[in-house]
Amino acid sequence: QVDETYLTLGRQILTNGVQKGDRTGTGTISTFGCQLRFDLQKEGFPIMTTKRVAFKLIASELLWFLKGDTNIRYLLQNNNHIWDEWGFKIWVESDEYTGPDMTDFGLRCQTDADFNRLYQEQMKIYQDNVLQDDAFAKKFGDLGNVYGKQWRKWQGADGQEYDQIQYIIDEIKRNPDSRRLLVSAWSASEMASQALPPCHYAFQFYVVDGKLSCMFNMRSVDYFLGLAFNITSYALLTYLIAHECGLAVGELVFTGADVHIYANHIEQVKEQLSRTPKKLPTLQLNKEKSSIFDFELADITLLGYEPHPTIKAPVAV
Ligand code: UFP
Repeated sequence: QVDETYLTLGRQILTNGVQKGDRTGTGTISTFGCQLRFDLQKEGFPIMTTKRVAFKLIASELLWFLKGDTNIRYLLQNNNHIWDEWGFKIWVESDEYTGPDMTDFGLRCQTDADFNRLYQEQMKIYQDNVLQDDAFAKKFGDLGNVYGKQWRKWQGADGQEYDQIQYIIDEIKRNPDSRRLLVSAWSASEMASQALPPCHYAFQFYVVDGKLSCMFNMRSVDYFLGLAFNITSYALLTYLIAHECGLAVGELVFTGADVHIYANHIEQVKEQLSRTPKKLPTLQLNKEKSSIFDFELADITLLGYEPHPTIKAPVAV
């Protein structure tokens, strides 16, 4: 079961992990190199039941990637705020920002209540502007070379754009034995212009006995907030690609490098470890639509998801 596999890893990090500093200044307990496997056919849809995970956010983010969109306006329109801080950072670090100093806002808003109020005000202004002002959205809402761009509009050295998702869909249909069913989001030449170089930087599909399996690779894994999301996101992607290619689902395999628990997530992890897993929900995709590029949020339904309550934790930015 997804909870048990995931929680076993959490226990291992708490027991064997080492204290390690990180870019955000939060501090982590970290381990290096890990693999988890989930049988999509036997187990039901993999989403945490020991805490509520916001499935709608996962689905709208994935649809955003699949559209090749990199502007957070689409996410804001869908009430999805998971990328807000990254766009906000572009704005407050620009010459056009004239509000109060927002240096290290991610860390300061957790420890300083007065600062947090100022931050919330500026964030609201930022969100309203992205939603209402086209020019502002173009300048400060676009995260640049993030997943949507890399997946659908990879910039080749020859100046052409490459649609990696269309390629693997076509290839799975015509040559399912291929060992090249791989999508890469990692681009050495573009790191400097990326708000966040890809965490889940590559994934690969595998077809056997009419079942589609997927392995996704991550260089850096926020165990509590990131991984719980990423597992469900790649499970949904596997279901979507299988749907379009007329295949059943097989296994989902996660491979992670620096897998860490942030110092300010430890109590939350312990709380989750104390909970008993519940029955997994099932996923329903709209059978009327064959192309996943036509999918909207309403075409994706999760049935019977009755998890333990949410456990809140601060995002390290
Ligand atoms: N992170 C995830 N999953 C994601 C994502 C980010 O775990 O899908 F976008 C976490 C990993 C890390 C931080 O804690 O975000 C990125 O920081 P860095 O670039 O320093 O690794």
